[in-house]
Amino acid sequence: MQRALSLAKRGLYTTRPNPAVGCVLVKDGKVIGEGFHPKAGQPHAEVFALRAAGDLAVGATAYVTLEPCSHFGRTPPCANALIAAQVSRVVMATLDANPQVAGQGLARLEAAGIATRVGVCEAEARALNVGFLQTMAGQRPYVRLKVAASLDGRTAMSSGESKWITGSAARLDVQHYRAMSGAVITGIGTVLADDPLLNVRQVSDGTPLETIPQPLRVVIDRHQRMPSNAQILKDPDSVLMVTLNPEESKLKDSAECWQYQSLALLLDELKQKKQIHDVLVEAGATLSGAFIAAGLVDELIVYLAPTLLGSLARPMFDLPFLHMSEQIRWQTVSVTPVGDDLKWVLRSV
Ligand code: AOF
Ligand code: ZN
Repeated sequence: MQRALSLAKRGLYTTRPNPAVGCVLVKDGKVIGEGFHPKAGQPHAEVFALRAAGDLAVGATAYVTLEPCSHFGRTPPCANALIAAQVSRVVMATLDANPQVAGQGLARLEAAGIATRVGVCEAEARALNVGFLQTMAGQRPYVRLKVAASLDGRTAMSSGESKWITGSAARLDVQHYRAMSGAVITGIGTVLADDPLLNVRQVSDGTPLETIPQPLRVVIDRHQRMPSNAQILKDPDSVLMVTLNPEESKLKDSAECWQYQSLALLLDELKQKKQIHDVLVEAGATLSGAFIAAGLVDELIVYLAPTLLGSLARPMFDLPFLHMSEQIRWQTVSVTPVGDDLKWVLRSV
């Protein structure tokens, strides 16, 4: 299953809206076929592994990081393919939350007399597709909020100047989160201050850049302050403007424009209209604070640089609390050195 998980990771940036899945076929202690799902519309992991194994698949054990599917989607059901290939056992890391599958793949394998086991390396497998599993289970997209701050928790000088607080290793690490997100959300304040591209330019796992779909870059710009020469508009096809009055937007002929109602409704719409499961928020203190105050952030990714920007600099989040009772506590997932900086990953409690 560990091997199947590392195969699955090869599709982490390219399969959305599908999950990243890996499969290994084993017979007599030997790997006889393996595969991963590379892209929606292409065959699933099991199909690649079965093709590689050919007739050897008879009597083999399949290790799959997700329950084999039971439905006709863009491709036919993997449960049927495993049954037809006469594997004798299927070990899966976790069940699929897609309501079209959700236990039915498992049931079909069992009905065909195939031995099954669910829950091997389950936590790792669920972490790999956390957004997919959460939205398929009926919830909002999984929201990661990234912030790069100084040791004293500051993210920009009062002028807005912020280049650079963290080092190049930390900035490369952010590319990984962009690459696995269907959307990157920012605010107009960040666009005006930094003129960012918010795209994927480099990943460190060897996935060819041209195979990675760019995330939808979402700019919340309620009062239409977006300058027409902003860098982000150089590729307007992957830009979504969110504004109070989309009808009046000067950009409505070049970029998609939606009406802003609330952050929660924006996330709902990204899920419904764009099949987005993973969202990365890269914004300043106002929008980041608003996402947190609304309880919409599932994971915080904080890069802390060993530098002091001082007490006049901007805070990470605008959260004007007065009382200890208002504090918002998080749970540490990991703390890792990245270059000279520290990466602190936290989950909401
Ligand atoms: C598997 N193995 O490798 C993957 C699965 O439209 P389709 O045919 O590509 O189906 C997409 C759905 O299939 C997706 O929502 C999820 O439920 C499942 N993904 N299942 O057996 C795989 N990627
Ligand atoms: Zn399948």
